[in-house]
Amino acid sequence: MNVPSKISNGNTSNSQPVPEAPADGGRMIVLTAPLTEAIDHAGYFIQMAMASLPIWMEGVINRKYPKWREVEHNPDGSARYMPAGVRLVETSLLREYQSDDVVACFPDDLHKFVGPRTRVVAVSTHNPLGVTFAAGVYTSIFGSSKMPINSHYSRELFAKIKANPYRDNFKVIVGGSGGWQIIQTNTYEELSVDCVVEGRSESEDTLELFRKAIQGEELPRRVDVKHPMEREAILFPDTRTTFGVVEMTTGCGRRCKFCVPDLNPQIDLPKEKIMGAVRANVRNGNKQISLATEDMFIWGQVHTDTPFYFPNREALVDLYSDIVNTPGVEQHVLSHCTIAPAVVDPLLIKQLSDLLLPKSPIHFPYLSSHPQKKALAPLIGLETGSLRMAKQIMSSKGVPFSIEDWPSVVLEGLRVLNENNWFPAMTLIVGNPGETDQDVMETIDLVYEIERRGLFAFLIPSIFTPLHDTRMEKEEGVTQTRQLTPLQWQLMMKCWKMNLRPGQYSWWGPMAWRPGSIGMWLYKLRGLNGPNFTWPLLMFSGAISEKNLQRMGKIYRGKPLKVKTRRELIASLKPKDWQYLRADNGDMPVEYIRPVAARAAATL
Ligand code: B12
Ligand code: SF4
Repeated sequence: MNVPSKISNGNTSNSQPVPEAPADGGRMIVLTAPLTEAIDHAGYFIQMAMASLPIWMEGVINRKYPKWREVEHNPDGSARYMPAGVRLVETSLLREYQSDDVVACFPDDLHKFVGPRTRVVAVSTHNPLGVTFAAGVYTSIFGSSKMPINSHYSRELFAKIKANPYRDNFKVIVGGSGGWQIIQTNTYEELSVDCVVEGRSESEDTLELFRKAIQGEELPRRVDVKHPMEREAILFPDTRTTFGVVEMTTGCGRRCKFCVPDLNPQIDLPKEKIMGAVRANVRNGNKQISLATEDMFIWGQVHTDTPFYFPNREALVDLYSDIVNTPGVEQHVLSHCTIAPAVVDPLLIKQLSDLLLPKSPIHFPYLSSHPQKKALAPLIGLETGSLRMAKQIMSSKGVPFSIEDWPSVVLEGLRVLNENNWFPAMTLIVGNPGETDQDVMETIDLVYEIERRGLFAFLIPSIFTPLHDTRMEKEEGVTQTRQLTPLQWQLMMKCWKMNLRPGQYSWWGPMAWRPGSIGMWLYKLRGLNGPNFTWPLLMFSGAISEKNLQRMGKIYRGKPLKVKTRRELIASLKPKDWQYLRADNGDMPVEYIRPVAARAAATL
């Protein structure tokens, strides 16, 4: 494509050595993402750790994964893999531009593709400034409240773009689930960003924005683009994505007030397109696949005659079976789901385990009953054990069960999951707006009940973050770790203490937390996190037993909960929902079985 002519200003005042201009003048549109969001070896956990550990702890990552910076390239120097977001932008643009005009590359290779011909550098980012939940809080606990590793590398990427000698010739457009962080912190100038796009790249509005940028027109600071409403309008890349991420659904439907993805329309994507993207990943050298979803269990049950919260067992088993049996797929990792479906259909969980465990790269030697100690670890929201809070912020989280039964749904769901070697990572929100000590105590009760029953989930507490555009956007909870109450600290540290029970996984946790915790507290954390942190930290370190701390009045050790069994939960459903239950799971209400049996007898 012919680019409107423009002369590079060369910007030679920059003290950095000016890289040689690409021989072909560069690509018109260059796509990239922070290195720490693009790497795809070592599994999900490395990226999650880099979102949470402060930059001064980078050595821990370097020691564990000395080769984490080594990425793979295509013969032309472009990136062999990129986050799914980048790939979607690329696919969207290729509807209008030639492949010679568009390239996706790693940050270190920008100088090979950004030249006098470049008109747009587009960045896709997940979490550039680390201001989202579970990121800020951990860097803060580790002694620095600002710079998670991922944020450091994101800033490094923006600095590279800012210092590029052709910077005056091109516009910088940012998109992805973390774009809002730039809007909210107003860091456009600092990061040298012209425009942040909120929404999907498939949108005609996004293409229009790129057209404007290529013509050299001024761009608005922020553009909100429409989400496609039809499943056919969602594109699938024909290239390799980081971690083999392939989209499975958009939206969710449970309507939690704090949630961003739920604002998108509830769509389950066509199987043939999912499979096409799986095969494209394999073709391009990927051995791992992960389906991106907010709740895998809604797939196959969106806009059918059955409510979406009664999973479509056959459809799910068929989809996952085809994925793991695709030649070349050696590993499969689950992303997000909800817990109520495990109570609704335990046999589905069993059937999925039989299919997925052999290809899971996750091993929990002390927990798993699988012969090779394999496990599945999806991310599930627990959020709170307080009924008052749950009703307020997530009244449909447990449907078809009443939110009044939330603790029972969590415990029963976790029992079913654990029995089938699913050990989920469960998020908890600490410091919800209006959260009282009573609310925190109820969450602590639930956490102790998990422990008492010998159940396991990797509990990830994070401080409430009012996410952009959600129905809680304007609300304020706790904004700094110093504001956390002793009970809130205790909840956080109890979760981590349980996560690090001897021998359980998390390579960086025990190393970073247990032995060093008291030393770190003396050195830095006392000042940063305030006095409310002291006793919970001592509880965490094990220096004083929980019994003694309780006797001293320093901690609250949760009280036993009276919870419903699966049979009681099923019996509590509305009679109109009984028709959607699967009898092979047992526990069917007698009132339902009798008439069905009578009808069956009558036909004999
Ligand atoms: C897979 C996934 C992961 C994986 C892999 C991420 C990766 N690098 O590929 C792992 C497990 C590592 C991960 C980690 C984290 N994640 Co994550 N993750 C997801 C998930 C499930 C799918 C992401 C995805 O690839 N979607 C598919 C692609 C196509 O969507 P997309 O990136 O949004 O791209 C679309 C648009 O945004 C837009 N777009 C994207 N880029 C650009 C660029 C331009 C220029 C334009 C115009 C448009 C555009 O177009 C695309 C569609 O056409 C989402 C939930 C979701 N459904 O999106 C959460 C999600 C994005 N993650 C989230 C979070 C919080 C995290 C962590 C911070 C969690 C933590 N504390 O550890 C870390 C951060 C990691 C990091 N490196 O910093 C949140 C983000 C919340 C927010 N809005 O800030 C989400 C929304 C989950 C949630 N329910 O809240 N994550
Ligand atoms: S269940 Fe999860 S994805 Fe669904 S609305 Fe609630 S927080 Fe969002």
